[in-house]
Amino acid sequence: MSFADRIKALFRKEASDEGLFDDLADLLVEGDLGPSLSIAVAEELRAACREKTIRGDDAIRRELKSILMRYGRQVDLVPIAGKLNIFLVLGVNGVGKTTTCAKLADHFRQEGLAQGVILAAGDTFRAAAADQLRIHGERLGIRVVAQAPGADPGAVLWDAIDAARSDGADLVIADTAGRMHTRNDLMRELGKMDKIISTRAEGSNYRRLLVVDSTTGQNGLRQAETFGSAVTIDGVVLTKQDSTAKGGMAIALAKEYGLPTAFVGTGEGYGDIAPFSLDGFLDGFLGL
Ligand SMILES: Nc1nc2c(ncn2[C@@H]2O[C@H](COP(=O)(O)OP(=O)(O)OP(=O)(O)O)[C@@H](O)[C@H]2O)c(=O)[nH]1
Ligand SMILES: [Mg+2]
Repeated sequence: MSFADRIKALFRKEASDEGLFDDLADLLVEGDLGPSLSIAVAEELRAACREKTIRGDDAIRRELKSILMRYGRQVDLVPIAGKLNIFLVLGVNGVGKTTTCAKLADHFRQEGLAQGVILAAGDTFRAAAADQLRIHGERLGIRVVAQAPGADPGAVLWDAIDAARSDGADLVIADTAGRMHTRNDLMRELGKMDKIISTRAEGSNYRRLLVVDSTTGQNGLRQAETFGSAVTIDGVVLTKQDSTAKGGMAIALAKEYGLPTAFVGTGEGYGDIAPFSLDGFLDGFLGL
């Protein structure tokens, strides 16, 4: 049963029952909102229903949506015309970074938001990583800038920025190695790479995207906290939204760390990415 169906069933069954709001808190925890936010939201809804005498399951779900709208955040992350744009794609192992780089390159080109795109193989840690990006580049007809495995990722980024300037490309999308948020040395290395890009790309629109796998639940919050303490995160990409029946992570990330969600990944194909709409997301989440 989808999360929306469970929410619907909950309100339909017990619309007059006081236990409803406790059950709602439990359900929101399962939906990945995190315990403290789930309890707070359920209490707010309880108070709102009493004060405004809201009745009927549709009206209650709409009230719940308006509460969640206040906690969630979205951001429009698009290349700025006339500037060099650098999007650095970060996250722990296996969340979908490399796929997201290719999807974003294709998306921005299709939407006419980038004139020339370069993919930078900033994952120099895994031997096959640059090849994986090259394959995407070949399929999409997009230039990939890479160096030998083991190279300094900062140097790859430096090269890619130079290549963009000489090709007249206006967007560099940079893949990075999946790093454990629990490894201090890897997180320090990330801070170093970030400084190199900031220096080299002065005057450009430099954005850092954190990729979070929607199916990992509350672990995603810890990832956001650690990455956010190493670099400034401009937006989240929530991947694998197609593989989860919950997906409230976007709300929890906004509430806990002020992180806005920029994109949602919904499959393995290039077209399976879309800008995040909080309003549209909540309609799906709550079955409105
Ligand atoms: N269902 C689904 N699968 C996805 C999505 N995004 C990525 N994947 C799959 O997740 C797997 C890992 O994707 P990668 O892009 O290689 O992940 P990564 O973060 O680059 O992995 P590392 O480089 O090993 O850290 C692949 O099989 C992708 O096809 C998504 O939105 N939905
Ligand atoms: Mg990768």
